[in-house]
Amino acid sequence: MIIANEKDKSLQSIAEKIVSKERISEEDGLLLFEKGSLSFVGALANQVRERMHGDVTYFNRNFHIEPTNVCVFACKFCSYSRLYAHREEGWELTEERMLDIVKSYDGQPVTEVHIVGGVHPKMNLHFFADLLRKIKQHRPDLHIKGFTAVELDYMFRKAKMSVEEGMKYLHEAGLDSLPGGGAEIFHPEIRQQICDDKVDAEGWLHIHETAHRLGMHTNATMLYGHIEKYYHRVDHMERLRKLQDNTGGFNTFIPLKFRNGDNEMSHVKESSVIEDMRMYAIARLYMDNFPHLKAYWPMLGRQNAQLTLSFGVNDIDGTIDDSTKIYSMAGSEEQSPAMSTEQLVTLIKQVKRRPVERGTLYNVIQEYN
Ligand code: V47
Ligand code: SF4
Repeated sequence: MIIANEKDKSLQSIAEKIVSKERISEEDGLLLFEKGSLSFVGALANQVRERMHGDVTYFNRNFHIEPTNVCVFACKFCSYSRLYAHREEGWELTEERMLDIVKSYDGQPVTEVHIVGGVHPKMNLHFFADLLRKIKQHRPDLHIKGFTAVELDYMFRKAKMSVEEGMKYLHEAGLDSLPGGGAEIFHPEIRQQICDDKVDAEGWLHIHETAHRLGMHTNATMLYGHIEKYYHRVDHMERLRKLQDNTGGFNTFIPLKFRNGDNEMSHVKESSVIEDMRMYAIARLYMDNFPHLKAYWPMLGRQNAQLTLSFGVNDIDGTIDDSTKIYSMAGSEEQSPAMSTEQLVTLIKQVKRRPVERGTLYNVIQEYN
């Protein structure tokens, strides 16, 4: 048994807490990062995962629309964006083009469109509200998960609307839920160094809290494995865990591995696979009030995503259909990320987990026994 094998008393007491479903503290979280071996945190995380979800591993059928990669911000880790002054090097999709993308999935059993992109100074709140209305007119059952808190913060401020007014407006236009992007690392010691001009931690959390209060669900990410220290990761997870205690509106936590291809942080070494698996495991142990932990396969690669299923992860996102460029431009091995449902099902079954196709809100669409 894990507890008996662990000689370190402090680690042993953390294991006891986890086995007895007691919450671990910030100090415990830090200790796990500093001292917890892969096998120790992995075995515990797998216990928690199996307690919560058994063998079930969720995926969905989705596609992305990336309206533009032109962005007013200049995050140092971003390989994808182009400044407005260089917009001829990037792309700006018209409303018509985006609706054509939606129509190209007519008759296909996708359940979700994920809309996310750069923060374009000329694509405003009304432009996006109109797009949402037209998508819903065309395909009312398609769940629209869209816009990071960074995009929303900029849109609302430009439209001179409060977060609550802006969120209600977009929700009424058809926005169903928010993705988890833009969170990066909340702690100002790091945020100021990697993305100092976009919405800060308090602003990000306020936007998600407002969405939750309006009955919308959202996700949360953390960009790890660059210049942050372990205590920054714990601080990030603690802020999210606190908000979740208050609202219960988060569905999924998604640790995002920093990729160093072609950006201003290319000199920073990427984390090892062992460190990635430890990150997922500790996230499962710490985020006790987040129902789901997701590994985003276009960024990790298929094999590593498969491995995470033994380290606390119970969701590997979706089919994606080669419709995102964020990670291929940052150096991921997945240059054209697309998997058929059969491929996703096989990937999950190969490691003896049970695939379940879900909707965005984890409603079961199909079980594969
Ligand atoms: O916020 C940008 C990240 C995020 C890099 O909610 C990078 O279901 C690694 O949030 N290396 C956007 N990461 C994507 C995102 C997301 C993806 C999939 C599912 C969901 C969901 C959300 O991508 C950004 C940033 O943290 N990112 N550049 C990079 N070089
Ligand atoms: Fe813009 Fe997002 Fe890239 Fe930052 S991460 S530069 S906000 S597209």
